[in-house]
Amino acid sequence: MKDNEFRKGRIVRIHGLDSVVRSDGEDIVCSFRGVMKKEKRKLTNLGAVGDYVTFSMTEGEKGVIEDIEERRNALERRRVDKGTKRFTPHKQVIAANVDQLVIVASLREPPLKLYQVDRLLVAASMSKLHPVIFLNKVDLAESQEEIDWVFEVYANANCTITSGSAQNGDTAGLLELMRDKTSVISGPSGAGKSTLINNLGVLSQRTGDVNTKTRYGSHTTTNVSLLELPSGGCVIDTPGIREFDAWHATPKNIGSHYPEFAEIAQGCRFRDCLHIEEPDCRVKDALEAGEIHPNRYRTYQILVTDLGGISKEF
Ligand SMILES: Nc1nc2c(ncn2[C@@H]2O[C@H](COP(=O)(O)OP(=O)(O)OP(=O)(O)O)[C@@H](O)[C@H]2O)c(=O)[nH]1
Ligand SMILES: [Mg+2]
Ligand SMILES: [Zn+2]
Repeated sequence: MKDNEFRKGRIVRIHGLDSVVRSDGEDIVCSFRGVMKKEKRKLTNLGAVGDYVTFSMTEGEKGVIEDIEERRNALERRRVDKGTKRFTPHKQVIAANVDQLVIVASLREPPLKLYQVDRLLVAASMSKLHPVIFLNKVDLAESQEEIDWVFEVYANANCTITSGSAQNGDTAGLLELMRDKTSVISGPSGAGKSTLINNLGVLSQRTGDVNTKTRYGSHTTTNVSLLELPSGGCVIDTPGIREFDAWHATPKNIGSHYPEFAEIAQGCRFRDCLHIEEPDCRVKDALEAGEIHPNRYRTYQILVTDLGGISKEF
């Protein structure tokens, strides 16, 4: 290959100002062209994990990123102020070009808390990501009904739900849903995210390859990012993504991220009905008629209170 030839790849890790780009199964450390840095200086970060880029090789087996393809979507988070530990208005892109959010929830130990799942469903909807719920630890179930019940709760929630056990390697259903997609994984603490990632059979990060060519090889394990699945598809996994949350939700827009409510809510007397105490509320009518699952309505109430509290921090 000629030195000045352009190549295509995808950013799999970020190290300060440099990015590791995977291209034809090879990991290449790249910096950004000076002109790009200037153009994009106003953005919070230049490249993000998941970005598709065009680059050229320079001497010393390093690359230079010439262009970033327009992002299909971008997952953002707010920076937390180190002093006050509060959210700041500054956003940071943590991953680009993501297809779906896999929400890992445990059936037991810790017990399933629906509002934690639903909060992530709202977050997925706000980021235009398809949500997949992985109901984990079904090996701990005492009855099939216990599992079926969760599937019923989410029957009309516009998400895909599958169950299994990360620990026992019972993940075939989930792997099938992840095939050829770029997924991010989130879920409450203890639900089994790390166990799942360790058991998905992700291909090694080729740190050996990187080591021989770059000076970053030994640091890669602490900065895990884009992992390839042997069955096709990949997982973007960084601590930042595990904190993925509906931080930009407000009490007024949460309802629009509950697919069961959205259409019905058009009929409420007040356009900005919160479906809590207002008269002539079609959502509450539907709840009483058994058309909306009571547990979904319950988590909605909790989130209106919780997320309302978060947005007041500003
Ligand atoms: N019985 C059972 N235990 C599991 C399963 N998956 C994970 N665990 C256990 O659950 C505990 C928590 O799993 P982790 O993978 O550490 O959970 P996590 O979601 O990464 O938690 P955080 O890192 O705190 O967010 C560990 O003790 C796992 O061994 C499962 O399918 N069945
Ligand atoms: Mg973990
Ligand atoms: Zn209403």
